[in-house]
Amino acid sequence: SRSLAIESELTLAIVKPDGISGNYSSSIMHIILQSGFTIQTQATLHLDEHTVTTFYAEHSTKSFFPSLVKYMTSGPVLIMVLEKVNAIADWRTLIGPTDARKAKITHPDSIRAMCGEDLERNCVHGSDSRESAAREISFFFPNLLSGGTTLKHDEL
Ligand code: RTP
Ligand code: MG
Repeated sequence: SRSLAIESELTLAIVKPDGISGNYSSSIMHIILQSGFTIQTQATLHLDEHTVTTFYAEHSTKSFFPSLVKYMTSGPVLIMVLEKVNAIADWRTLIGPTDARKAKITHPDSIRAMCGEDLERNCVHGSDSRESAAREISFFFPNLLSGGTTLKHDEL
């Protein structure tokens, strides 16, 4: 008979500048752990324009892009790699819809309903696919995915 491997997955979470300035970091981390994720690694960074432009490159032609860059560079962010079975989809479910104003009505228990304000200021980010998660994790933590082999080698 065939065996079914249930593998854990990694995703990238960010507490955006409004989440940090609103003092939501510890509440969000509590929800993360309470929901069965483990925090693999974390970093607090004040992103510059180039970093945000590269990170959100898929939105570079959109009308809201300049405003998004201004928002994301307005203060420090907390970047975390979360691990869990089905982490990517489950983190997206936990944060709720992009528009925090709508989230407060349709998904009142979501993180964006708790700490977001509107379509832009929505306090958290989550990778939206396996491809995005791999790209975003290696963007901020280049040693985590590919460099793991080097660490194992050093340990032998
Ligand atoms: P994220 O990438 O940050 O997890 O958010 P998302 O997938 O829910 O939404 P996405 O479409 O990827 O948009 C990225 C971020 O850009 C800002 N935004 N502003 N004013 C607008 O029309 C608008 N639309 C999006 C939000 O901060 C959104 O999270
Ligand atoms: Mg997105």
